Amino acid sequence: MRITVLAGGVGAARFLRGLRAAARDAEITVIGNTGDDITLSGMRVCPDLDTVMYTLGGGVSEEQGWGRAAESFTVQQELAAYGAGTDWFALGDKDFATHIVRTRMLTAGSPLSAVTETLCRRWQPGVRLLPMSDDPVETHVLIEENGSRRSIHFQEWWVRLHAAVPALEITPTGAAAATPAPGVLDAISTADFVLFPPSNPVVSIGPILAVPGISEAVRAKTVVGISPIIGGAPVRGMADACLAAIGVQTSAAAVAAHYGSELLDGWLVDEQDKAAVDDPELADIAVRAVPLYMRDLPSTAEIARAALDLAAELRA
Ligand code: FO1
Repeated sequence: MRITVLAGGVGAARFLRGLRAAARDAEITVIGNTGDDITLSGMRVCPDLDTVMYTLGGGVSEEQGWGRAAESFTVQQELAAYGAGTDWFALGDKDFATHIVRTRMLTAGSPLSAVTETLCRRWQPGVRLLPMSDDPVETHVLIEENGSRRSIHFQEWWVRLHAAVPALEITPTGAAAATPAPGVLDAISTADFVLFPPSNPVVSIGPILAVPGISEAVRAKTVVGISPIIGGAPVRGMADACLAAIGVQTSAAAVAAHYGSELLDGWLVDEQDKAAVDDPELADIAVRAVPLYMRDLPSTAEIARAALDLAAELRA
């Protein structure tokens, strides 16, 4: 069985661990969001690719969900001593090795897809991890501060400002001019079905769908999504701040309606949101209510199994 997953963020990485456990003999391809990518101290950092790679490769900091376990920050402290570095974005010593290898390969002309393949050789995530594009895409956020508007990098908004300043616009800059990375369209077209994990629909799934060709390819497939919103709130992260920026309510039903039935065939909501099953706005989407909290591996595998069952039902 071939499954392709559009992924970004900690929720997606955790879901993938459950999917891998629930579908041991499946070929899983992950199309990772690169809109979160940022260059700091001359290093190219790819948070959503690294989060999948570290989580599935067994190196992630479990309490954070991103970055490496048992980290130290000597390099960052030394950078700060020079008045260099970025104090609001924690880059650990082990994590720096990933960014050094990646930046060296990019500088030598390797595309991001080749870099990701090389890094994954060490981590063996058990899935094929593809960046959505080899072209540069960076999500920027338009904010207004002291009466003037300015556009800042998503990471500055997310990490330094904790998304506390309203986002007037969120734009995956570069997406419109980007092309899908090698293997991306093929992974979608040859998949038995496509899954949208519990990722942030605006800044994680949105930029992937904004790369020309990808949403058209996804529309042609059976797609099952898992709601990142439970009981009117994001399970983690600040998707509510992102949804507000695009005028979408923070609810499981509103996110499904945002994706639309053109894209989404099935949608899993938590039992708290079972009203969405009969929501007339979702009449063309098969909505199922199941326990959606990913408490541990077994419960996450159960959610993945429910998604696989719904996809099989819809494909038939
Ligand atoms: N998130 C934070 O809230 N604070 C950080 O200092 C931080 C550093 C960081 C470094 C590397 C990396 O791969 C991810 C990092 N993240 C941090 C998480 C990151 O902002 C988010 O994971 C995604 O970009 C949004 O899903």
